[in-house]
Amino acid sequence: MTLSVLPTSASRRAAGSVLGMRRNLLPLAAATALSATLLACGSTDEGARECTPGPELTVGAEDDLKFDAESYETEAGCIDVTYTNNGSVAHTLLVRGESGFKLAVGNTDQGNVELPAGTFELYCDIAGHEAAGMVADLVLS
Ligand SMILES: [Cu+2]
Repeated sequence: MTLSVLPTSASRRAAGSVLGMRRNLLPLAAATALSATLLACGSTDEGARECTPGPELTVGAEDDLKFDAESYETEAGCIDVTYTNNGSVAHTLLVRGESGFKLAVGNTDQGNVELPAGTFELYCDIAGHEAAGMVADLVLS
């Protein structure tokens, strides 16, 4: 009795773990295919890494050294960012930890940045602006 039950439960467990491994391999395969596509495009120009824009994000800069919101939300992916100046003081827009992305205004600027889901920090890198409050959250789902 015991002998006939044991092999059955053992093989069920084995089948389950194989399915689990397949599931874990899928995102890796997708990521590999994606990086191969990016390499094929051959774009290495810093600050102009091209991706096909999906989600949109609009951020405004105010003269009192603030963005026009404390938190912004959009979807993860290749984000089409529009940066507009609601005043007359020059500002920049960066994503903390993303060295290849920087917008500057002037009046308006536009660029793409590819980001995964998570919470990021937007800031202006002009001297004194971040310390004065020019920092905001970017929440990507
Ligand atoms: Cu600024």
